[in-house]
Amino acid sequence: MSAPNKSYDPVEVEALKPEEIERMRNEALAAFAAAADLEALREAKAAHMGDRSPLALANREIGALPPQAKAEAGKRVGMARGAVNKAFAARQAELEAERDARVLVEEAVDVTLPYDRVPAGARHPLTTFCERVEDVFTAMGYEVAEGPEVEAEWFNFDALNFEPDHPARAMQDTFFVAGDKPGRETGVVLRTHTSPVQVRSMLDREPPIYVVCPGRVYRTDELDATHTPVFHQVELLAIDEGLTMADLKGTIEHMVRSLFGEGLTTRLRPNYFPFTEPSAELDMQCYVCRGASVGNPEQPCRTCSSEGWIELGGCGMVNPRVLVAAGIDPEKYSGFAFGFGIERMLMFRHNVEDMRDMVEGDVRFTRPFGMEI
Ligand code: FA5
Repeated sequence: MSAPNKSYDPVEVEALKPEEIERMRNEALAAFAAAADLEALREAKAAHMGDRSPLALANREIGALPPQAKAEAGKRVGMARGAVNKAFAARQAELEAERDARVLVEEAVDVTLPYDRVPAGARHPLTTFCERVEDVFTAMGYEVAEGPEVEAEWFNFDALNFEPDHPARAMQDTFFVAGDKPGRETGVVLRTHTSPVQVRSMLDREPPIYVVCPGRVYRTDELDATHTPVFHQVELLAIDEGLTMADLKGTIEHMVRSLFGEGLTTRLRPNYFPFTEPSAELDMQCYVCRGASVGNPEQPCRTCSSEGWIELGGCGMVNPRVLVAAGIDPEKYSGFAFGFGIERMLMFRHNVEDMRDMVEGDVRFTRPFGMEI
């Protein structure tokens, strides 16, 4: 076996000469500094730190050196590679920071810019709720009937058995469009309720008649938390042989259960309407406390003010005089009618405290009701 090459001089290996190592190191550092972006830096890394880079090739030469020369050459190459690694990491951090800053600027969203999408509108809860009520009745075989909002005084009052001097006809209750002598059957009014659609439906159809009549009505009421001069009612009319108050109560109870929940009951309180006889106010059991709040201060109910009942609207058996006015034989047919206000119903259904929110058209009120169609 031959002896180690004691006379071997590492300086003789071109790639390991100090000035050569220095040059490789400086070239790498210059390439990193010149890399304008992370992609260029990646290429510079492959060229100056990869397996075929000058420093990596020089490193391989060390293995062939005699032991005493290895340490010095190894230290030289190691220091150069360390410096190159450090320079690379520093430049990489610099370029990454630059990129992040640029992305922040380029992809920034200016929240003050004008909104460029057309917002999808929602239908007003008054409309969608009216439609729900219609659905309950059409499912029972009722037909939807409509009438004009500008109505003949005859349909709005006379045919419904309002006396010529009934206070409801007075200017302070009714908007007169034409005819300034209320009570002469010749005037034209903005209808004050949906009941004139009862008469129109009876004139248009032969019994049996089952109609549900939603619509806008007008009264000279001031706009306040519980009144509006323009509001909505839904009228119900059934004309058939042998109908009684029991049919009326059963029908409304079905509506209440469909809209507010199973098991709820209703009650009738005597009242007066010229067009129904007997007449009643119809209350439904409070759907929130179901009566549990009555006389129970521990458990107050906001919806029914702890009364256990909520007033729904007016109802009764159609007055035979109205049947006659509409050409229907009261000996053969009887009927029931029911009318209620949609705004008031929506108020207690959704705990709306002020009716003005409902009628002023602010989308912030309608939006929470969602896109019900
Ligand atoms: C009537 O209008 C009768 N036509 C109802 C009727 C129909 C009775 C069929 C018998 C048979 P009333 O005036 O009580 O009744 O009004 C009915 C409902 O309209 C009230 O219960 C209330 O919910 C609503 N209402 C009345 N005035 C206003 C108003 N200014 N703003 C909002 N809702 C109102």
